[in-house]
Amino acid sequence: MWDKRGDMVVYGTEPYNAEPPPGALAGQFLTRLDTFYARNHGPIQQIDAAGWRLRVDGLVDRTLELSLEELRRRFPERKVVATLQCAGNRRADLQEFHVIPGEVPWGPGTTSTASWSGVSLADVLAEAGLQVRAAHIAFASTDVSQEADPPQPYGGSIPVAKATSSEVLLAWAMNGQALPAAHGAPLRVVVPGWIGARSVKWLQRVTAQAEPSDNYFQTAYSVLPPEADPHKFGPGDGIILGPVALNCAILRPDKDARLPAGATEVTGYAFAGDDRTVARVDVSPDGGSTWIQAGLDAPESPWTWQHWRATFTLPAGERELIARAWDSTSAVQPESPATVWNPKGYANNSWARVHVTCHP
Ligand code: MTE
Ligand code: MO
Repeated sequence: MWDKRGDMVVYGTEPYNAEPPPGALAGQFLTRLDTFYARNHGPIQQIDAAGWRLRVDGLVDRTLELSLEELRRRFPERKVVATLQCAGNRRADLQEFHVIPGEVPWGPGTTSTASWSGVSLADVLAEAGLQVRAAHIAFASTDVSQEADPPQPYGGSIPVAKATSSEVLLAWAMNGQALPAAHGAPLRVVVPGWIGARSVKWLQRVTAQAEPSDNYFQTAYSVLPPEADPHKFGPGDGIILGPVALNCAILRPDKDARLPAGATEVTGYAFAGDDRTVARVDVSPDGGSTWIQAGLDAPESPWTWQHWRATFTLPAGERELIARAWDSTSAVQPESPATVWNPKGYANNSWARVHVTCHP
């Protein structure tokens, strides 16, 4: 379905929500299109690119209506390699601690990396003449989600400071190929270092405004206090999610793997949000009694994940493998899902744990 690999973990087809098995991301810096996770709140849009126009309006000196061809002609093409991560990444571990009804039980696979090409949002906003009163840039799409009552169109916003930074793209290609429908063709936003929810797909409209977007999904993506009702929330009830929280995952071995005792390589990714990078990853072969530092890839830019690896000699028996990352501000991941549990199950960045059994 949607040209994805056969072993995708599919949680639903309408809307289509799927993540690759963790091992499929191991050792791959760029994620193949057939492996890249897909997160949708409504139907995947099939848009006729020829008739499509991007509208840029609000607190700008000139309202723009741009076809794809005009975007290509009037602005320099830019390329950014960036990791997208859903705020619901690793929710399943929060759900083990305490129930979160009605939300997709994502594993660590809603994290994927592509080389995106398109134009810089900053260039388009400059062309429109962004006014000083503009504090937020809102994005609107065409898909309508039945997850809310009444159904809600998808959208969101980011502050002007982020929107005018050179890394934010309006992208039409992914890994050198035309953007697939499932990933937002003909044009999507890519907000590197921020939760995937702000990278709006099937983009129709960019609006400069004084306030954040009043779209349902702008506030839906917030961390509510533990006692809050996950179905009743509004602006001010939670912490609105923006930059990604420092996180990591063990990609190999698999969860609950049975392995021969002896030398075992443990591998995974780590990702620090916004303009931070991952400085160190510690890995424990024994549930946290002892730790070693993993071999960590240098950051290609602040916008991408970094892969890491460590080799242990594991004796026979049951083991809990743990990984935790530190970032360039020396922040470290929290130890337990209990610390970060929240009613909608976002931003679980507690230590990564994989239980394995080694046989002699
Ligand atoms: N844009 C629209 N129009 N509709 C959506 O449902 N989902 C968002 C974001 N953009 C979404 C959207 C969320 S929650 C994420 S994590 C990313 O798209 C997922 O991007 P992908 O499906 O290309 O991996
Ligand atoms: Mo997401």
